[in-house]
Amino acid sequence: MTLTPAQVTDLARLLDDAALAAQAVAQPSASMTLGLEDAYEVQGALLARRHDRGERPSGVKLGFTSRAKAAQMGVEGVILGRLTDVMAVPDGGVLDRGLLIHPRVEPEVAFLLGSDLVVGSGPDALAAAVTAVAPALEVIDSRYTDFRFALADVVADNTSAAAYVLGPWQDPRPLLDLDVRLEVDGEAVESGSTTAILGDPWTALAEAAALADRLGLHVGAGEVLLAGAATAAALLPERGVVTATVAGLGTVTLRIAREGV
Ligand code: OOG
Ligand code: MG
Repeated sequence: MTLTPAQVTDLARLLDDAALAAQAVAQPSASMTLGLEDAYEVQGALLARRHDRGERPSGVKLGFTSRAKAAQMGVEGVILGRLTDVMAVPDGGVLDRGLLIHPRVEPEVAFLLGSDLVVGSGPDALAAAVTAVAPALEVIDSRYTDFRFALADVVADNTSAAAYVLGPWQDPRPLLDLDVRLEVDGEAVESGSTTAILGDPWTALAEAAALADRLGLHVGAGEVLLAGAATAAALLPERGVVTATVAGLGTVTLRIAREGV
């Protein structure tokens, strides 16, 4: 750790306020040394503020599990962010674009946990913790100017997490090489394959377990794991309907509107 507790608190407040006001701020690494350990400390303080406002933990997400995402953002390394109930939008529900800065959307795969993620318990035990899988959409909205950051900056900013939508839950099944398609108003904007996610999205369980263990984070029954985008992220439209379809798994839908306009 190189940050003082006061610096951690200040950065968490800066990022929290930026999200609440939908106003971008400068990335901390431009003006200070920010290590990954510091960044996860800030992320923890940021989530504590959200929990203090009544938000409840609903799961975790991985970032940069595909080459497409790492290349798009120019960073390397799988990272973990935290989800809360307030970020969840029901399938087919509406997201208010006016609450966000410069949002993007990603097609993902989600896992529902029936028991705790336990590190080192082996792939079979980790898979047994999963009770269902679903196609998912993640809306990311970096709180940094121009959506640019170093890896530690984006970790501090809770990996740009803003909202997520879960499609219909399905029984656990192999997820290798399923076609993934992201559409806006029926037009394809990104396409790829589930294999892009760590070679096999099921690998996300072990990655998340290891990261959660390192952070002392409990991820348990009823919580969700977002495995990371299968393709590069697309700009979220000002208005319209966004869908992600994972072949053999189903479709998930999000409507975008500007409330009051
Ligand atoms: C960070 C979040 C990355 C993913 O699925 O790879 C992520 C970002 O790109 O802003 O959620
Ligand atoms: Mg994502």
